[in-house]
Amino acid sequence: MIRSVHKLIVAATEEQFEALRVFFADLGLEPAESWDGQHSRGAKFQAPAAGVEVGFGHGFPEADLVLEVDNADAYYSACQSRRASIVTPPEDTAWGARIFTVVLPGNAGRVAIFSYNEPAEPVGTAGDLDARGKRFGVVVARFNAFITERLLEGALDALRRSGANTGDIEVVRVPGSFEIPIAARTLAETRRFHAIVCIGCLLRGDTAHYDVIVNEVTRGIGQSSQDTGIPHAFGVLTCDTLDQAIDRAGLKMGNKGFEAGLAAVEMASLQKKVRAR
Ligand code: DLZ
Repeated sequence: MIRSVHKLIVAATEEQFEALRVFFADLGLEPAESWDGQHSRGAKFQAPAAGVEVGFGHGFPEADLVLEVDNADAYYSACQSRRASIVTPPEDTAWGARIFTVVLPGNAGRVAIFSYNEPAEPVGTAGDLDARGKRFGVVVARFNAFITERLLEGALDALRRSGANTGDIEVVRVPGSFEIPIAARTLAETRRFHAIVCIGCLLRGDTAHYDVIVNEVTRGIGQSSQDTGIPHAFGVLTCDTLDQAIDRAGLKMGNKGFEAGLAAVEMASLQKKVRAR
């Protein structure tokens, strides 16, 4: 199974490597895998969609790489202000787009940047439930495992049904819900995950200072999400009784783990779409 398609540009010098890296980062491509080895360095960037285009006939840009953006003129201004070497300024094409070409740092090739001309209308964006190619961290509290293992099953089901690969899901277990925020933050800070799913079960009857713990766990998960910028889905049940928790872990009230899994997929997708804009 093919996992990705990417254009390889090998820089002649460290300076050019750095200039190319900054160029693509500045364009707004999402940083992906990078490495710094004994014999080589590398930095990958990714876009919401990538692939191979085969063409025939006239009207194609003369470029080694083609980027479709939402507004070519805005990207042109950005390239100008960064003193990129422009080959052709923006022009309208016969195929309903606006396009310009720019030289890559160190003369490493040409990039054509275009956007389709669309009627002006308000931009409405929503995430979708496509988890293909995305990575998820799942933090599960062992306390009340009878409930949390069912929530976990629900969350994994949601991720896999949305297209996530099993190998792209990392499950981390912690003693109780109180420990979820720190584990979630540790995972998020690795920047390896597009979203984190937090799963626990706090029962009022069994838990001293229940309200304090609930507040702390909720605040900690929210804070980790905001501080790291990685979406965290809240799959922590806060119930008065065990019966209520059972209802929410796969019985009358559905499976809140499944819902949290879907929320993680949607938020990961939304974030990618908004950034792409
Ligand atoms: C100690 C405790 C109690 C009494 N109740 C719960 C609970 O209902 N749900 C839960 O996830 N964890 C509980 N814990 C464990 C704490 O979250 C925490 O793991 C321990 O206090 C150790 O820090």
